[in-house]
Amino acid sequence: MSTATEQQHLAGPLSAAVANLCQRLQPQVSARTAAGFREVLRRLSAPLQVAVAGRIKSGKSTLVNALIGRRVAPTDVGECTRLVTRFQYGTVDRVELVFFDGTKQVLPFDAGGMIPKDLEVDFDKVSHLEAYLTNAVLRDLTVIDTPGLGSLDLASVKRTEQLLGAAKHSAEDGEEVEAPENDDLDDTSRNAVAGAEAVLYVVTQGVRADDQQALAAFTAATASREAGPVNAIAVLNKADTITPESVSGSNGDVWTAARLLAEKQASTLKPRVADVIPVIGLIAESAESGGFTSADADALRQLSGLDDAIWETMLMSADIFTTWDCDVPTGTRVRLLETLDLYGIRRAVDALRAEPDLTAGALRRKLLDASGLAGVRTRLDAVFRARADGIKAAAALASVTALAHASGDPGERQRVHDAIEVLLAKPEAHQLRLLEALTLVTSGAVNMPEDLAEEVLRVGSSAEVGEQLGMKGRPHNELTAYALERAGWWRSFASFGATPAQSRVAHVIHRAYFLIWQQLKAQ
Ligand SMILES: Nc1nc2c(ncn2[C@@H]2O[C@H](COP(=O)(O)OP(=O)(O)O)[C@@H](O)[C@H]2O)c(=O)[nH]1
Ligand SMILES: [Mg+2]
Repeated sequence: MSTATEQQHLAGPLSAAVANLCQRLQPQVSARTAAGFREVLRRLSAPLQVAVAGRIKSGKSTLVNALIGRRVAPTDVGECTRLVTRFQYGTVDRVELVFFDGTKQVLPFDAGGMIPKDLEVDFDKVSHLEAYLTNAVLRDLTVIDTPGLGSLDLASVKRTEQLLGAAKHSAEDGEEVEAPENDDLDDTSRNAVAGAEAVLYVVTQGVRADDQQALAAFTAATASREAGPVNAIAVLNKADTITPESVSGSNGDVWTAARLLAEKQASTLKPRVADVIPVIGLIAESAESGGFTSADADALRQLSGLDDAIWETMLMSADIFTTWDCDVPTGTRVRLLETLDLYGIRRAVDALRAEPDLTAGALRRKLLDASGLAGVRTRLDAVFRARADGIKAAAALASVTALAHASGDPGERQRVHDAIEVLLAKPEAHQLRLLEALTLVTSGAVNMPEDLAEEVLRVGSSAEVGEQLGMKGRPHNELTAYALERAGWWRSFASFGATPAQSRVAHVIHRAYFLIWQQLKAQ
């Protein structure tokens, strides 16, 4: 049962409404379904669960470190890079190994404060890692690092797919549900409540066709909820490794090339993700996590004094950079490569040449700016944090529905169904209906002509009125008139032009425009 303190952790009114529904239904359902509802309630009062997914070596762990602001997730190779790790807020830094049998064991950090790369226990018995960190970023987001899809390592793929809810469950498989009170849950029900609520998808240059499949397979919270612009964003990582010459219109500039490429990928991945944002995870990690030191700054300062022709030659490749005869020790240069790679090194030296008195701290901030991390943070805030309430509530409702379906009791299913209908009919649940409509349309569950689907996407995936209307920056009276016109159009489409499924969506869009119009009129 939920207490007053638990209620305080709910993300907002929609989560509270779904939590209420679970509590009211609990006495009316089987013990097994009730256990599932308890798990749904627990998840509703936890921070939004964001999985970082993508191919192996796309830089997921590097980006996780950058976002948390601490080098804690092991990168590259090692056993622990093949495990799912959940980074959540805690009052004391601690890492726990969770075994398939439910037991846990504390795992000490290594000398550098990181999760060790390798384990001293039987790897095959480990389900996943739980990392509790004091970092403020984790207060309202739980970040889940995954080993990655598309690797040759089948076990890692399986662990990732399981977390994303894409895999069919079999009894021998491990669970993401860790609370002991779930012991009475069957596999289907566990699967319904496990998994992430939102996904940050990491791609690199050249999204492949099966990346889109992987994204399509992502289901938030239940097998019936697919990724869409409501709960998924993508980053184009390793922007520094893009050869601008390979992207027409880039004028030889890496960031212009990255932005153009990200736009192209956005149209490939649409409507699965809200956005594709270019970023250089490696530089972001080094600048944000203390990986970039004043010794590094000194070495870069020394390099900035080199003759131009020599410097350009050294930057031609990592090999030349490290083996060229030069006063900066080879070990230091290898380290610079590992922290910044050639592009970051070039940017840093350019900055030092322009401003020779730049302090190490100021240089670090310049590198952070060059990494594009701020753009990722802004989108995370706009897409995930600002809408955590709706995302969590929608995921919880999907879990509740799946639990009722799995019960096999038609009476129970009907009771749950009716309760959800009552909840959705309430005016204050409009936002939830809008998210649902958006998901139905973008996943193709409800077919819409392309222009209407675009419009649903626009209205549903922004919180800013100008953007919702597709009329950013236009005068107030134009916005008001347009909102009213579209409200009327969708109402008649709902009544006359649509299939029953389309009509349901159309009613929601009509209501959305009507509310926008009311809001504009009141201003
Ligand atoms: N040049 C460059 N290398 C990166 C970037 N992000 C990650 N890497 C490197 O890519 C390798 C794989 O990164 P990792 O985070 O372990 O990938 P994961 O398997 O997706 O978790 C590591 O050697 C990272 O240093 C980036 O933005 N630029
Ligand atoms: Mg990794």
